[in-house]
Amino acid sequence: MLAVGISLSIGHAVAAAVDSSSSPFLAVADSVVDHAPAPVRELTIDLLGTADKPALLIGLSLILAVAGAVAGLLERPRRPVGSVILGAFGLLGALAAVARPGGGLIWALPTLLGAAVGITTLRLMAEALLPQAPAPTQSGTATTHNSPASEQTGHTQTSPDRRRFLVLAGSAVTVIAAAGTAGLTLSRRAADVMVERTGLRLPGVLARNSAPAVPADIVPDAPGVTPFLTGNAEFYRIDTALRVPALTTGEWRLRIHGMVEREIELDWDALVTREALERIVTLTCVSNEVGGDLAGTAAWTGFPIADLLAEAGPLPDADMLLSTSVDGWTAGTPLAELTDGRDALLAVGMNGQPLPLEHGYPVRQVVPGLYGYVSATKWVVDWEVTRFDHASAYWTDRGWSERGPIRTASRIDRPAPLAEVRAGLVVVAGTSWAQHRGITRVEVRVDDGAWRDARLSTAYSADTWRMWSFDWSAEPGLHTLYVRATDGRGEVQTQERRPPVPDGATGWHSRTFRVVP
Ligand SMILES: Nc1nc2c(c(=O)[nH]1)N[C@H]1C(S)=C(S)[C@@H](COP(=O)(O)O)O[C@H]1N2
Ligand SMILES: [Mo]
Repeated sequence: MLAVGISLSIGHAVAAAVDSSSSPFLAVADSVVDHAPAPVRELTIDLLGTADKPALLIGLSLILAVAGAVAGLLERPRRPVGSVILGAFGLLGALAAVARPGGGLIWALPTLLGAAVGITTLRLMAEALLPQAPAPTQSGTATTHNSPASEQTGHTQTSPDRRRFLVLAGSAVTVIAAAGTAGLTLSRRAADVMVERTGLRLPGVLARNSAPAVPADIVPDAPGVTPFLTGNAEFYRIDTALRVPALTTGEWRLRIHGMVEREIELDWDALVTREALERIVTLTCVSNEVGGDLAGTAAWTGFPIADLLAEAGPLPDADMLLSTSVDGWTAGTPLAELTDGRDALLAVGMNGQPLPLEHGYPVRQVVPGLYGYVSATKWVVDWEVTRFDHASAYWTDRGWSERGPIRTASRIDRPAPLAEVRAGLVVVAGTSWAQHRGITRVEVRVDDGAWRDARLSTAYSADTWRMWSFDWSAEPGLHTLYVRATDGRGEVQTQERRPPVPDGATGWHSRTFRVVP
């Protein structure tokens, strides 16, 4: 296990010099995320939620620890079987690193160096535990004198050299600590980017470009309702990144190319000297289950995507914008939706702050009406104007739908699940969304009674969720409440239960309460 530890810590330290994504441990974990079969992914997300990444890292550590233990046990009796096992893991790690987006042959170096040191450690330590051949002169002396002391000496000489083993183990621990510290210190980039973010000034927004004020009656007047604006710290986070990409504004570039009249490369200064807008938009994840909380609303500061595209001049037969993040994730967004006048933004600010690192610092996309997986690329660095029949993106390659318009959804937020409900007047409240179509009606049904209109709070815009409340005269017993919404096109939310795959869940949300007298 120490040999494995030494391989990983040295690999991680060397990776800090090559590229932190070439670290053996992270490269393997990243590949697992990208190549896990869809059912396995869904199961782990169901079971673990956003703890799926720590769980993956812990699981990998356990597998590696077991592999190290097995290699150690086998190396002594069946040399070099243990070394071969470590070598095989090293080779796998090296291949995973080379295959990462942005990776090259050099990305194998950290793993291979780490594995070489690990194998050497394993061999030396296993050797120390092999029975030592007695030295001829000393054993001769021992036989002649036949004293208890010399007998002991003879015994020590034919048994494993525990002292040497312990010295080697101690050195291994020291090396792991030193290489680990070096690796972490060298990979402090994320810390540096956080410092930059703290001092960053967002571009100013002229009064005529700022988001309309949020009316006071945007949420029902009842305790425990979902706030209209979601705080940055509370905003749901979904992405495939094990480590949040660390990109400074100085390093950031956006290359616009492909089926365009003119290629363009933008840097941070060229972007933020444009006229910025602020818009309030609700984002939703396609993986959201009926009643789930993978949705949030923020005020985004940014620049119209349509204007930037127009500068490059998309060719008439192009129909897709393939956007790529600095860590190689991609989304394919219909050009039609990006240029139809909706507030599709290349965003740099979230609720008046620079984007938090995990929400795409320094630059991301926000497109009203489309699920995040086809539109909301964080840490975006590349735009290729192309066609749906030429290109595909990260999640569409994994069985999700090519197009991702957001489906109408409604959620009962209060009373909370398992809350004790007292008979009498109970204010039920919730959230409904159908971004870019808007919500025009919400109805609630108690058990198998008739649908009744909920009280709609003021609508902010068609691009944001809408809050509602419903006065329920609750009678003692077990009751189930259902909710459904109607969108701006007059379409009533369907009862048909469908899972998130491949283009968003459908069905009515319901909650069952025990009402006490
Ligand atoms: N680079 C990158 N951008 C990404 C993703 C990702 O995995 N990588 N996930 C997308 C998905 S599926 C969603 S729902 C939104 C979520 O944005 P948020 O984490 O800021 O809420 O980001 C999108 N942008
Ligand atoms: Mo998503």
